[in-house]
Amino acid sequence: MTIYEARYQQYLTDLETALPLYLPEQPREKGGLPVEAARYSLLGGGKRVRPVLLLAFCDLLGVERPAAMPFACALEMIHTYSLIHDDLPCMDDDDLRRGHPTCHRAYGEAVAILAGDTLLNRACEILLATVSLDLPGSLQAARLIAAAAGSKGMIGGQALDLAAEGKSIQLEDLRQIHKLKTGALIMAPVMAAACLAGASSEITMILENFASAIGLAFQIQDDILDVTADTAALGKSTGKDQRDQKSTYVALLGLEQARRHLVDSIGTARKALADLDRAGLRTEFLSGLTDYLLARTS
Ligand code: GRG
Repeated sequence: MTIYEARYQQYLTDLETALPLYLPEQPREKGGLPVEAARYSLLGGGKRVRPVLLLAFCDLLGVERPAAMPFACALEMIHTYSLIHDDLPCMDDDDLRRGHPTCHRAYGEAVAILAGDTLLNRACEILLATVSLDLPGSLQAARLIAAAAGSKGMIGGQALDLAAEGKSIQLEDLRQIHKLKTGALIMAPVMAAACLAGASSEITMILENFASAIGLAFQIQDDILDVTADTAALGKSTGKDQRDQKSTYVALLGLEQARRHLVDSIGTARKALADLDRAGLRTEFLSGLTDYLLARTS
């Protein structure tokens, strides 16, 4: 196991310990069925890329773990809610997520909608319980996460993505969809860490460059994996983009050009890491994470 892998594993262990504590069980007779369904989706796997990014940047910038963890868990809850709702028959209509039947397949549509709502509300509760004058930057970090998940971020991206189905769009439009739908929630953990750390404007700008580059790289790789990976390895159905006539990097440019754009984005991320190195920050783990985003198969 490389040092990078060991550290990712440690982040995962810390998150898998914290997440169930932030969403405790609630008996069914007390209205807890949506909580059960939310726990089914939240605790049933996933790469945890967004909370790992938050913890890693907080470690890099010297934010204490107790301050960082609630933000990390709230983000993963928001991400999981978006996956549950995205999988519904009225959106992507998917049967498989994180290697298991999707939430609505396991619990029915009505409960799955409530499970997503539960996760979003719980995330808000966690953020509101955490922000404090004693934790500088916490209000700004919470606001930034809420905005990233909202209509000018992920939800806006999802709306544009749904509207573009079956239509031919330009690469610039696709970039905008990716920037909002996927990029916003990949950038949020990095920028939230910067707020919590009270990072200088110079460092914040470098972080922004890094985060927007890996956000795009993450989505291009997702487009590529939809046509190259197999369902078992990915833990979700493949070939969906073509089925739904979605505009993706692969559909617009072909596989080879999509890979070229992926490599370009990773190059931009690496330049930002070199800038952080020059500023005296240790970026070995982030460099490993960047390489992983290029090579990931799930
Ligand atoms: C329904 C409001 C609403 C938003 C949905 C997340 C999303 C927006 C749609 C899911 C479909 C999709 C391809 C989104 C792009 C983001 C993405 C690659 C999600 C999957 O994230 P991973 O790979 O999943 O991090 P795990 O399971 O590892 O957490």
